[in-house]
Amino acid sequence: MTPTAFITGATSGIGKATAEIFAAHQIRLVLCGRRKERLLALQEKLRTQTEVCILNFDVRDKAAVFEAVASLAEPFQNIDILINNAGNAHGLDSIHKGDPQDWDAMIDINIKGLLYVTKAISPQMVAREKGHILNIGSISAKEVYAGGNVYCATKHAVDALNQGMRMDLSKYGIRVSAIHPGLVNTEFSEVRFKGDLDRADNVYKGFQPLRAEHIADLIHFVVSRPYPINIADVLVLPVAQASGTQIHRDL
Ligand code: NDP
Ligand code: 8X3
Repeated sequence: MTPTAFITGATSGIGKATAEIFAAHQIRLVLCGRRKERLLALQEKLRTQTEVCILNFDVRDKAAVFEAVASLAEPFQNIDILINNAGNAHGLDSIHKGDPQDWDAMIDINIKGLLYVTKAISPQMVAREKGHILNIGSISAKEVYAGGNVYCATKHAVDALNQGMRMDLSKYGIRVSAIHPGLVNTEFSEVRFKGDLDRADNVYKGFQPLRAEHIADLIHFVVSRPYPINIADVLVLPVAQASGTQIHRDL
């Protein structure tokens, strides 16, 4: 039977690359994000390979999340694979200089948004005793770096939620996994530095960062293992990155 995957943050970076590799493996897709024109373009591109439905909502909007999931019609209703990917960093300031609006955004998107989507989808997985939830954490879920304070806290929360979800859901045959990437060259830094492209480019200078396709390939590997394998937790780094703070740059 064709599995159905629900991917949050499918309009760019890791989520978009995951949609592309899933489509190539004929996985039916529900693609989510705020930028509707991007969702439409991706749907148009992938519909020759698989069935694609788009849902245009902000994960911060609790009512919109539940409404969007409830609006799914056959054959998209039963979600087999949930990729909790939507997320971003906002700012890189010391705690005393941080902007509370940035903190709210990160907590609301990276933690509360992930929870709303999980709450909207997991009950039907429990009812069917079937499903896989894959949470995108970060090396920042395992380590903290200067200026990363709130972003790192949100990703530590994702790590905790990943473990908690697994404890709650494994008895129903549901797999729960996390992938924690190091530096991946996506729109992530552009968002973190609020459109300052020079500052964003500097993050990836002097070494080879990971690409979104590398993480997407790993996501596909994790969700395609045969039962009873559950790859619970993966830390994946570019070779030049030894830790959250140690990156070997050839500048
Ligand atoms: P991108 O900025 O390229 O993608 C972020 C995605 O999240 C976009 O599709 C965006 O869609 C979506 N998103 C952001 N805010 C919201 C929102 N409020 N509601 C709905 N969707 C939202 O970054 P990445 O692909 O790199 O990031 C994906 C995940 O990977 C994030 O959780 C990030 O923290 C994590 N990560 C990234 C790393 C990196 O170095 N790039 C490393 C480790 C982890 P739209 O704006 O259209 O809503
Ligand atoms: C994204 C990677 O190092 O910018 O989670 O936090 S990092």
